[in-house]
Amino acid sequence: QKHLTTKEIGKNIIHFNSIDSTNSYAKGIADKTPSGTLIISEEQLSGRGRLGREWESPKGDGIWMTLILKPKFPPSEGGKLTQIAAASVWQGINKVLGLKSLIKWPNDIVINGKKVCGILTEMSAELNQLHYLIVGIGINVNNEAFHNTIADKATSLFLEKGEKINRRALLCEILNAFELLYDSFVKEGTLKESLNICRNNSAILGKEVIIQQGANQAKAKAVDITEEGLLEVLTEEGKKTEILTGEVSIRGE
Ligand code: BT5
Repeated sequence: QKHLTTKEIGKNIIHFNSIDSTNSYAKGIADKTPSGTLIISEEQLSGRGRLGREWESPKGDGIWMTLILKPKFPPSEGGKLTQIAAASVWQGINKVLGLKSLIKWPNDIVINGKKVCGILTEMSAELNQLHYLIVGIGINVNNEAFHNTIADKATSLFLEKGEKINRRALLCEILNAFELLYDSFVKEGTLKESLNICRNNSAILGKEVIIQQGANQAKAKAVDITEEGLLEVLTEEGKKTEILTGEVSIRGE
């Protein structure tokens, strides 16, 4: 079994049997907690997705966790942590479990078109100073089924692999990978290695997609993920633009 080999990430772990949301809890303690602290819970009673959406987090089935980070960079860089997190989860799933997952920009990991992981990065900043970042990661590991509302679009590592997965070993792999990618980002200021993974294993690059931002919908072709972690698309009018965030679905699927 793999062990945790990190210096900072996950060296301080706070483990719950049950909690409302690891992201919400992390926010409450981040100011007085060292960078790299991991909050993890067996279940979340009100796990959160983006824009106030719900994240189904049943007991014992998943990895429901949040990392508290305090890097010394401007708040504008914060969103890049989602790409780093996606790249590290991808490594854990593909390299260790041998499953073929793809990264669906900006914050999903999918297997056979179904969502197996979602990431929610939040931050606290004032003027141009970052207080802390919290990176919430939800991975469906041993779930045998999902509620009706998401049954057709969610999957778990167990359902895809056909055998129960050791959550601890997978967690260690993901944290080890995260620290390497995060360190190189902090030292070099570029997302290079994470972007390589996100680009080479993308569920959407090269495809016709529909981008939903609020009430607006636009058809486009996903072209690249930029050095800033944004999605570059070619619009139907033939114009290249960069997308900061949004819902992306693949046209015709
Ligand atoms: C996300 O939001 O994908 C971010 C999810 C982050 C969850 C982690 S768990 C630890 C930490 N603590 C928290 O409270 N949150 C973080 P979004 O892209 O908005 O997707 C949310 C949508 O995914 C929902 O509206 C459902 O349609 C679907 N969904 C809900 N639960 C799911 C699950 N377990 N697996 C797959 N899809 C799910």
